[in-house]
Amino acid sequence: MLWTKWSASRWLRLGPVFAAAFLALAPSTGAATTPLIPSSNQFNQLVAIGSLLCTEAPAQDCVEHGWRFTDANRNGSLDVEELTAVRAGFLEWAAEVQESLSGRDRLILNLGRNLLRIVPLTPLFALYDENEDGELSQEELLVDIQMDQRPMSVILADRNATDWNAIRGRLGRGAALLQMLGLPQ
Ligand SMILES: [Ca+2]
Ligand SMILES: [Ca+2]
Repeated sequence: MLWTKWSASRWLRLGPVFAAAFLALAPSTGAATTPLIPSSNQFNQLVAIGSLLCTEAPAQDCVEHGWRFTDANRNGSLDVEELTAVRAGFLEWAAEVQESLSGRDRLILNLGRNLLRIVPLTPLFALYDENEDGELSQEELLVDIQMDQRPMSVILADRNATDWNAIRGRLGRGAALLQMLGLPQ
């Protein structure tokens, strides 16, 4: 099993980088080409590699990793259908993984699942979609985060680099759960 307690607690605190991807998720609009829902094995790989890239490598590597996973049609941006598919896969995967966890890791994962359920996804997507083209670019998604060569986990913990007030403002009532997940005040 690739999932470990180590990766559980580290990865799940990475917050809105993947979160904004996972979160943005609205009810399917019934598009003709609905992306496939990623399997639990694919999520295991995403997390195993991502927990390393996002804590050890330059932040852009972390972003690219999540982006490749989510950008099913390979057009370089994320749409609601892609995010909906990833969210569905994440919720299935998290339910399986949760059974193997205990204590704080189990609690964190449960909070993460609840966060995905309560954040109003369609308005959230619109808030990040600055040019209103129905696609999220990396620039739009990372608008509250100043990227540099440090790992994403370091940038997210640095209040001079990550504008948590702005992120909380976008998340609305979901922000309370972010705080419970241990993200910076
Ligand atoms: Ca895409
Ligand atoms: Ca856009």
